[in-house]
Amino acid sequence: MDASSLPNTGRAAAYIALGSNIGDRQRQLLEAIAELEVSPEIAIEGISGIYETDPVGYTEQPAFLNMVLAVRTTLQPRSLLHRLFEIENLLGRVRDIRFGPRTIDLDLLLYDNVIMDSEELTLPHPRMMERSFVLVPLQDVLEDAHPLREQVKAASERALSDGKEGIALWKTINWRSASEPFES
Ligand code: PH2
Ligand code: MG
Ligand code: MG
Repeated sequence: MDASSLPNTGRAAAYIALGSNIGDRQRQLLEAIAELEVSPEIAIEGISGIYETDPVGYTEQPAFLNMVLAVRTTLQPRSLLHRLFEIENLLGRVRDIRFGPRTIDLDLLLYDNVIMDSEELTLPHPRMMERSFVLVPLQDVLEDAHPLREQVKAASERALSDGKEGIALWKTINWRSASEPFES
């Protein structure tokens, strides 16, 4: 049975940030989406626009493409995180410089209203509220009733309007099924 045919009960709403700044950035994002789509315990519910963003933190590196996915999952937070690591490895991610260039980065931002702080995983993601490259795409897919809705909306509007954050919509992806994404 695939996750999209499971009833909503027992399924958590999670948000995943994707980033890439080396190689064929768009292809790597789409491959990561396709891998998530074929995971039986994960159903993709929303795909943000793809944004091109100036690097933050370690600035001597190429521009990123960033996006955010809304998913439903039957996996517990740690299992979902491990699935994200598996996909990063599958797509050839090599961990080198912290905050440095990467073929693909998959970060778990939010998992229902879970608050946790373990060595492996902190929820909500500890840096998400200060990162426009996360907040702007998150604004595209965050559910209306979410407790962070107003905060995310305000921060993302600010980031897009002053233009200083170096974030621009790059492309929007239409999808029937992310296993066969097509461009608009
Ligand atoms: N990720 C980082 C560090 N800096 N900058 C942008 N623009 N986008 C990212 O995804 C990003 C970054 C570490 O994960
Ligand atoms: Mg990251
Ligand atoms: Mg990461």
